[in-house]
Amino acid sequence: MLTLYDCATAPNPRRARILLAEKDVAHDTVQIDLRSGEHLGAAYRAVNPQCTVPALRTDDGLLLTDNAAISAWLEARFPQPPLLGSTPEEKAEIASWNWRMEFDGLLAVAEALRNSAPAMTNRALPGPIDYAQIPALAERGLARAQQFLVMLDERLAGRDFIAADRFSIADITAVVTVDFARVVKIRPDERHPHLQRWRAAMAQRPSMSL
Ligand SMILES: N[C@@H](CCC(=O)N[C@@H](CS)C(=O)NCC(=O)O)C(=O)O
Repeated sequence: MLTLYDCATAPNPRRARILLAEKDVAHDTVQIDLRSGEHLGAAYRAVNPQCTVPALRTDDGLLLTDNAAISAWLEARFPQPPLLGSTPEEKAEIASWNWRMEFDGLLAVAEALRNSAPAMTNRALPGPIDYAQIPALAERGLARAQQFLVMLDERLAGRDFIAADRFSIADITAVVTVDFARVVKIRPDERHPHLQRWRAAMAQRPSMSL
C-alpha cells in the first residue's frame, strides 16, 4: 500500500491528493500538522529530511519527496488515465504549462504569503532552514499573482483545458494555485470570465473537492 504524507490545509499536498484520486490509486494517508511545526520534528525529519509535504512512500518502500517525483512515478506506475500527456508533443506542452502554473502562479502566491504572514516570521521558505521575510518580495508576489490570473484568463479563452486539449496535471496545479490565492485575497472575478468558466467546469470533477 502507498502512504501519502499530507497536510489537509496546504496546497502542495493537495496536488498529490488530486493526482492520486484522478488515477484512482488506493493509499493510506498520514496527516502532518504544519501549523504546529510537526514537519520540523524528529519523527517527520526521519521520514523526509527536506521537512516538506507531500511525500509518498511507494509499495516498494521508495520515498518520493516532491510533486515532481510523485507525478513522474505515478504516471509510470499507473499510466491510465495519462495526466502528463500521451504523445511527445502533448508531454512537452503539458510539462511547459505545468511549470508555468507552478513558477508563475503557486510560487508567486507563496512568495506573497510567506513574506508577510506573522505566523511565518523567519519561515519565508519551506524546509529545514529558517529564512527571514522580505516585505518587498510579498509585494512583488502579489503583483505576480494578479498577473497570473490575467495570463490564465487569456490562455483559457476558447479552451476547456490549460494544455493539449485534455485534462492534465497542468489543470491540477492551476486549480490548486487559483484556490490557494485566496489566502492573499486574490480571486478570479468578472475580469476573468474564461478562468471562471474553466474553474466551474473543474468543480464537476470529484477530485477537486479534495
Ligand atoms: N517542491 C515541493 C514543495 C513542497 C512544499 O513547499 N510544501 C509545503 C506545503 S504547501 C511545505 O511542506 N511547507 C513546509 C514549511 O513551510 O516548512 C513539492 O512540489 O512537493
